[in-house]
Amino acid sequence: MDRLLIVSNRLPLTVQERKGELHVEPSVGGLATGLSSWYKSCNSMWIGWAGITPKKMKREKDIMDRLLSENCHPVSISQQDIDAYYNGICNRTIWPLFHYFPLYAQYSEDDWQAYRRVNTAFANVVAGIARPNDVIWVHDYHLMLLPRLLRERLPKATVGFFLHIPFPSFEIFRLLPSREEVLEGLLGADLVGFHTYDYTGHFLDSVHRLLGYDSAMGQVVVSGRTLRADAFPMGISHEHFSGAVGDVKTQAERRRMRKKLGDCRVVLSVDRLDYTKGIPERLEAYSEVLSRNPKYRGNVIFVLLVVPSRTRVEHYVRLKSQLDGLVGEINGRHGTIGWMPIWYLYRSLPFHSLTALYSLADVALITPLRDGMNLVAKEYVTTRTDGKGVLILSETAGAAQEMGEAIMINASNQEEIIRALEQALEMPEQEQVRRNTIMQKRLRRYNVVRWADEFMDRLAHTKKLQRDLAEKALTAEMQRRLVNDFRDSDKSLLLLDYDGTLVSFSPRPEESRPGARLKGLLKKLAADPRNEVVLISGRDKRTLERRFGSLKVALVAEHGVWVRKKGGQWETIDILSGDWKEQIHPMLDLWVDRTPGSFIEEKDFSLVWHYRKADARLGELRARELINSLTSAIAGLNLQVLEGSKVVEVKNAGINKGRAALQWIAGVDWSFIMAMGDDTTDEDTFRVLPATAWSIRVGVGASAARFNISSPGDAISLLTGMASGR
Ligand code: GDG
Repeated sequence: MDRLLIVSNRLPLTVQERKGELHVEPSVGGLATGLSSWYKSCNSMWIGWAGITPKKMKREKDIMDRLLSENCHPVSISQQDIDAYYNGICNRTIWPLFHYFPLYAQYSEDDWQAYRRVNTAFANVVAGIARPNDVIWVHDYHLMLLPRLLRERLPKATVGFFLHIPFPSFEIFRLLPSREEVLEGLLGADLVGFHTYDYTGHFLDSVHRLLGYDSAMGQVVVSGRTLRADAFPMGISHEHFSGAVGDVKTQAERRRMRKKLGDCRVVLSVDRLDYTKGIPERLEAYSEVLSRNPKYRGNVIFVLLVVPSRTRVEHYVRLKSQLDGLVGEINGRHGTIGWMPIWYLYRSLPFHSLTALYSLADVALITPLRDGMNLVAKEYVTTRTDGKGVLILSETAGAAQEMGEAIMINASNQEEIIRALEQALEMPEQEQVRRNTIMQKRLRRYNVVRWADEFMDRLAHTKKLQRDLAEKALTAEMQRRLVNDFRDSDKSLLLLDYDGTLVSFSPRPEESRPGARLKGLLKKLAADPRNEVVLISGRDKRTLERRFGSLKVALVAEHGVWVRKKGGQWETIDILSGDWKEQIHPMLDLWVDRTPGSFIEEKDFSLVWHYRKADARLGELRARELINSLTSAIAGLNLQVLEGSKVVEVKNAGINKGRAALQWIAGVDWSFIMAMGDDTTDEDTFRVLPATAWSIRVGVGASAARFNISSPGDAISLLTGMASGR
């Protein structure tokens, strides 16, 4: 890797104007804090907005020099565009929608144009800086169009994207007016990362439903390029927080705070001011705990640290006054002359004050209604190096998936928060240490550097996969050689699969009919006495007969159950029985009932469950369940379960396309053999071919075939080239 270019809305350094003077300060936020030391260590550059307008920046050359000396490259954005892009689309549209607050989401076409403009400005800056071997890592919801814009400018670039907020379920995402553009934007990346598998699944589901791209094991093929979506839960800088406890400044701050707090126990929460964080709900629960438990009055204090944020967006302004009122009311209701139940800090604290608070807090009450990850939960547990303290965490924070030892709550259920607070305040120290030790071990191992390294490894791996597939690609040069070999041959065997190879898939199998061009092509190839054309399919024999019976081709139906040699009759290669179908059919019926859109196809000696039309995720899940159930159901029945492209098929054991293909291959001296196929059932054909044969897999994926082409369209072009001019 040459260099790493990190691209995010904000740089890790922010330029702020105070009393007419510009100052450079570290940006607050998980990404900036977590990656600031890592990115310096790996020859990288950070590209982003510096927080002020280009005009002001130009005035102060030394500010620009300072940023560049820290490897920060600012992107110029006009004030007007910042308002429309940042306060508009980012914070009024995407943020509420992706956090499941659709009623808060507003959309304006003008703002969307600004979002496009800003993403384009970023693309131009990055494209101007990037060198051929650089790795570009784009971050977050502000820049979701950027991967595609970069792909257009730098087709070969290595581009990763990470989303720090949740990716919502399809039912929510579909509400976004420019949803297709967002998905296409993200698919420009080679690797799209999320905090959790749920978010990854939601993304792939939307890609399937809105753009029609299937995925397998997180891989999607877009215009012949394979990309991946995967989960990478972000960690924190472990040493930064665990080391802070011994820091002199933190210790002094801790002593100062302890003096003010007296013997009171501390419940702490730390958030940006945001309606997604569930702050009013948690205050009300705390108030109720005080009402129900007089013993806590006077000896528990809730330190509520709220960092000002998005003060120009109306929902934030409203929330601020709601909080002010609520804190006043609770303090008024429960407080006494010497005791205030809530310490309300509405500002950002310096790092040593934050870590002093973490190390003091007996309970961290982290109850977002939705949160991509929530690093505060991880920071708190890491900072409590003595192992004490209790974390209460809502299950709708991404962090919940890795912090199962916390007290887990549903943030919308006040009673659960109340009970969790009571449990936390009563938890024996031994139990606190037991829970925290497990989480601390995990947080130490999976820290922010590991997160970044794993993302980079996976990105490199995806690029390697693309290269491997490209190496197998049937290039124009190889195609010429294939066609020449074929033309020189006086005894050629063509083994051709049908669905997915010569025609694209349709939702219903009966709709995939061969067009006049394909039929003409097969007719021409088959009419030449030097050729033997075998259509080797999973289809039933009646369908093959109807579609190709008039041509001089050989037919193999049901993956080799039936064979019809050129000019001959249908024959089975074994004595087969279909009696077992009575037993298996009811099982498949059950799966049809449980999976809307799926259906059963019955062939002479096999039963097929099709799920191409079903919801993609449900289909995959049900297919796995069906395979498991079938595997035990067929024990002792001499049957096999085959998995094809969106189908699960049960048939007699020992039958496969490879075995059928051997009937042509064995004992004949062919001077040219070609086989084409697209799914796992065709792999059996590829495996029985001699090493010199032209084996071609249609579509991307691991295969025993020597070559790869993208689509049925390419297969037809190849056959056309072979058929012409011989
Ligand atoms: C996005 C996602 C995801 C907070 N108050 C102070 C302060 N902080 C620091 C904390 C922590 C960070 O801000 C907030 O953590 P979040 O996890 O909420 O991160 P964000 O960057 O705001 O949000 C979120 C995250 O990205 C990472 O992917 O977890 O779900 O919304 O690091 O320590 N720092 C200082 N003073 C404060 O008063 N110094």
